[in-house]
This record gives sequence, structure tokens and C-alpha cells, in this order.
Amino acid sequence: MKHIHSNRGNSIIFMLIVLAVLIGGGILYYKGVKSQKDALEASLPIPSFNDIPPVPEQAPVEIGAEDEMIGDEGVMEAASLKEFNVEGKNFEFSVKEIRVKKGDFVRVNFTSTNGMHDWRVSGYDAGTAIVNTGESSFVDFKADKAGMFEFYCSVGEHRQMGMVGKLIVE
Ligand SMILES: [Cu+2]
Repeated sequence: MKHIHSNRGNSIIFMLIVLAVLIGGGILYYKGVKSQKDALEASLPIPSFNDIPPVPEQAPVEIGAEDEMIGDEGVMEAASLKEFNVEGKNFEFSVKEIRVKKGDFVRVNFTSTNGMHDWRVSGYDAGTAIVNTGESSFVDFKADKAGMFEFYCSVGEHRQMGMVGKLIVE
């Protein structure tokens, strides 16, 4: 009798150990999945737009389709990116007028075809790096203020010499 009791006791302990291992394994597995998920989320690129001029060698901001931006909650928000290619030389821009809608994200890809120039827009404090012949720089900003703003080259007296244009935010 005593022998059987002792066996039954052992098998209950054995069952408890098996249960503990299963539960422990389950928790570890869950944690592993969760940390993989966190790592994946952390590695996703976050689109950023601001008014601060980009530092040279800025990594390109990843922007997919024109009308898709991923918001804070991971919800797809409607936002449109308006992209403009502008060339500059002594002393004018190839594009004299840029027209966007209020709320648009704007990217200006600026290339100098002759001389040292940049592209800046007053009222937004946004601008590209100063680049030399054959070089390019871009700037992103959100057109969150309606109105007409002058864009210009900030090098030397280029602005006064007519290196200007109009940004119209409707
Ligand atoms: Cu210039």
C-alpha cells in the first residue's frame, strides 16, 4: 500500500514538473515572439518632415506611394507629397513658381548647374544645403501656412541679383 501511495505521489510531482515546464516554455515563447515584433517595429522607417534645413549627407527619407503616409497609430492617413526638381545657375532658378495646397508635404530637389547655390524659402525657414556645380541637395517641409512666400538663393547677393521665385500655398 505504502509503495503504491509513494508511486502516486511521485507521478503527481512528475505531472507538476511537466506542467511547470510547459507553462515556462509558453511564457518564453510568448516573450520571444513579442521581442521579435518589437524589434521589427523599431526597425521600420518613420517618415519625418520638419522645417529644419537638412544636414548635408542626410539619408533620404523613405516615402512610398504619393498618397500614403503611416501615421502615429499605424493608420493610413491621406497626405500628398509634392515633389519639385529645381535647377539653379548664375543667377536664376529653372522654376520660378511652385504651387501647392496647404497641408501638402513638399520636397524640393535642388541641383546647381553652374556655381554655388542653395534653395531656401522665407517664412518656412526651410532650405537645402549650399551645393556646387553638378551637386544636388533636397529639403522636405510641410506647407502648413497658406500664402505667398519668396524662395531664393542665400549665397552672396544672389537673391538681390534675381535668384528668386514664388512658393504659393493655397
Ligand atoms: Cu545662388
